[in-house]
Amino acid sequence: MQNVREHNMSTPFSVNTPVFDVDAIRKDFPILHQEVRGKPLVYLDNAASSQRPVQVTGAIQHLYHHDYANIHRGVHTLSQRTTQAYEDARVKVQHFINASSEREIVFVRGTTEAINLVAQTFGRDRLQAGDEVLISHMEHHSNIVPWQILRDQLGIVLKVIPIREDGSFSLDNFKAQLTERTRLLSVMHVSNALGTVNPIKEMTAIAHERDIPVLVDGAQAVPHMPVDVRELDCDFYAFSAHKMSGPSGIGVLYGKLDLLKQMSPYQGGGDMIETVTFENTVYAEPPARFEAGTPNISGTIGLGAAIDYLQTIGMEKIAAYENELLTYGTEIVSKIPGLRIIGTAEKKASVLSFVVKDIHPHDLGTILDNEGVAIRTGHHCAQPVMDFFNIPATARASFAFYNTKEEIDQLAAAILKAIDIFKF
Ligand code: C6P
Repeated sequence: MQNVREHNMSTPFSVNTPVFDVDAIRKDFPILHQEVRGKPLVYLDNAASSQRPVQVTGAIQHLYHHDYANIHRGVHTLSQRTTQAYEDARVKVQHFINASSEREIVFVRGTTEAINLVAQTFGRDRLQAGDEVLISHMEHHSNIVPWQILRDQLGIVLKVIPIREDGSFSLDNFKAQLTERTRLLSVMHVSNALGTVNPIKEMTAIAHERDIPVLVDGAQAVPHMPVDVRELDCDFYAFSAHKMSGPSGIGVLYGKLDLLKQMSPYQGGGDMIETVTFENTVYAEPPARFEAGTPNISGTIGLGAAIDYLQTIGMEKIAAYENELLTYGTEIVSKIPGLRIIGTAEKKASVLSFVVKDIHPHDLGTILDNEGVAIRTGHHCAQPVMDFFNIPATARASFAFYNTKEEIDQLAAAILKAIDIFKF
């Protein structure tokens, strides 16, 4: 079978040259080659979850067919092989996001669990009543609700940085919210509802001038652009494998090692301890301290394979190609009468959210599905963003590196068909 690796060996990939061969890339994704409701599938729901290449499913199958055993527990060969593969995946993540050490990489269920972990360990350890946690108006519910839970537990104050009309982040608004009681900034890198790319490096620099630690929700950034946590200088960074062609139920919390070392455990159980007696337990050092119980072994190894795959293509090339798709998609759908794009910030990544006059997004989603086009409709787990724009929901097309301009044409044609059905 032809795959990305073979392509990369002869000539480096380059956008706008035949070498970034999206047709060849698509061959690695069997799921894309099917008809839905009698039409060729156009999968544009990548922000919800992207699809996996055979290299990832193959790595998981290989594990179960040849090596599988529990990790960190056995002296036998299978356990050692699987432990090695699991820890190799940690090193792959480390290099992928340029962390200083593999000990800064904690495997969790996903972005949601990573943020809850920080709230319930770092947050509970350090915050007291009256302390302020700062988030932005564009956050996903997973970066709102964990802080509300902490607010109910500790009496902290949750403050919200207002966004601009175009859905962009304002550094001035951010600075205006900083007070003597600000103890943590927790913000998203890329908005799932709007596509806005936020100025994380600048925000982190401003926060650190006041010794305020920074947590970044990178769920929609890591799949679409190179991310360097040392360059961003954030203290924590969270992301999910299933949005970057890896398995579901596995994700990463990056944390600076000196902070992780100071944090209490999240859950108690096997593998997170040095010694246990009925009187006392000595916890393991990070990252084991935060990985209680048998982890998602196959998911972690699948994540490692997804990273290999993405790196073979190259994150810069993925970012450039997806940017081309977004620019093309924006141009095409902007011409559709009655369609309004929600989120028009200058810097955006891979997300095209829109409403079409008089058609509820759910109706639009159903008509598009009849045309084989998969998009997400709804509030995208970002209800405050919908409130900001005074709308109940949007239709959202979200792109991955295996999408094509032809698919965007199919999206536009399907929207026009919906408009025709509603006849306005
Ligand atoms: N957004 C979307 O359709 P989990 O579910 O833990 O893997 O990721 C949560 C999450 C956190 N932050 C951002 C910015 C996200 O986009 C998501 C997941 C999906 O937009 C499902 S709601």
